[in-house]
Amino acid sequence: MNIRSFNSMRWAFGFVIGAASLSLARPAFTAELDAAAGGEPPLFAQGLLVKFRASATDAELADALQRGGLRILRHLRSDDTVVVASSGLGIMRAIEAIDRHGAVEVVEPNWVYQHQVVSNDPRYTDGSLWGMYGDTSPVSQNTFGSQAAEAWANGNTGSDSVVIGIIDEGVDETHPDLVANLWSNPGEIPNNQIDDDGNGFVDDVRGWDFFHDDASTFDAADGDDHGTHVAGTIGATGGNGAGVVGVNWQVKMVVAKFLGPAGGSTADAVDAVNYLTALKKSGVNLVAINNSWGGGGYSTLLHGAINGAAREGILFVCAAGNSGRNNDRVASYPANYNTTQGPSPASYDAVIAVAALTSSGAKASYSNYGATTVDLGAPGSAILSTVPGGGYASYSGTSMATPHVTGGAGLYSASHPVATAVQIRNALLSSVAPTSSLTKKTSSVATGGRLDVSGF
Ligand SMILES: [Ca+2]
Ligand SMILES: [Ca+2]
Ligand SMILES: [Ca+2]
Ligand SMILES: [Ca+2]
Repeated sequence: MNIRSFNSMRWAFGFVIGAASLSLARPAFTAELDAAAGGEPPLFAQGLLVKFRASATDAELADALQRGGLRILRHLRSDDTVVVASSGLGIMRAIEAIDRHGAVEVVEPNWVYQHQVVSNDPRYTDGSLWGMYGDTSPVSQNTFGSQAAEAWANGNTGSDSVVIGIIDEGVDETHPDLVANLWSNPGEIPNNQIDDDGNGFVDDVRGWDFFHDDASTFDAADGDDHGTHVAGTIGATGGNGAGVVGVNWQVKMVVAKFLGPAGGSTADAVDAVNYLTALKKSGVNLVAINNSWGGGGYSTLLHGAINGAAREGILFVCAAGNSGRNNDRVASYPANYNTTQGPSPASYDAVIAVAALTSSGAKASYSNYGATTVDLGAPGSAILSTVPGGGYASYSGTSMATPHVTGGAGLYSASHPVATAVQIRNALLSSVAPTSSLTKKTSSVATGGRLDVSGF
């Protein structure tokens, strides 16, 4: 089956295509799966993802669709052989029906993910950027901070030539502490309804919104506060006499929005990863992707997409999760993916999983951990950062710890411009400070380690 015949096939059968916006947030389409037994948090999925074999005939394809009771809703933007489908059989029965079908390469739930924030402290706590402090940093100190302020004092405040990807909600591009540090696609003329750089995305100036499938990477109606907060920790503008500062005073952040108000799906996550990987292939100096989200089960297709990013030299920094669990026992995705395994693996593990610390060095009670599957801790509780409308707010979660580490990857790349992904990963994990609350809870050193970028 090639793409052309598949397309003609789907038209011949009258399938509904291009209904992405209709496929989301429909209660009847979203099913709670019982895959997580034993009191674990429930897993949710929005239909199925099906990847058809390139060799499948039209007759085999029709048979698979019939046996699975499948109704194709749309194709992935990044892979036309993968479809999002609903099934009258229900998700798990449909998977059983076609799992071994000759036309089907992969069939899996289209998992629903949530961001990994746990609380929203409405108090405006100006100046409480403990996550940026070090034990000898100027003005303010906190031993358990990322020590970024010590790197700044040594002359490294980041670089405009370093690009960081954010897969999350949207990011408020009008925020005065962010606008200077958001990526702008040099090959794309804004708002002319033309895909000037020919990458398949019309007017993708700041990135792309895979949730709505449009070019606006901030939607006030969706909130988009979580993504805006994450961006501020990676790279709110430093030295502008206003608001907060990120780990990087200057950097370029590209937005791949896939979380909507009710979460995001595997389908959109795969497209987001593949979009950023394609940017790297086209020459953008994309060093790392921040992933402050999770909640679904294992996905072969997402694992393959992350492996593709890893092969292009992109680190994939992930929140460990907020259910207080041991990820060595119950996997939390995407944090538990390992890019030396799965489809077309890379030669190194690009995934870095991050636990959250409080300002007194305790492992946050909500933070997942794992002596082999979680790499390091970072400041995660009571983190002040940017929110839409030009404001600031304090949030807590492994969502907030993760961008400290992603920001650290950017900071290291700024001072080591030719460093490979493996070298940046090693720098992050070999420089950690031993932390008693993380003993046997993270893998980075025997005693458990927390982020320390003071030497970057
Ligand atoms: Ca484009
Ligand atoms: Ca354009
Ligand atoms: Ca949008
Ligand atoms: Ca600022």
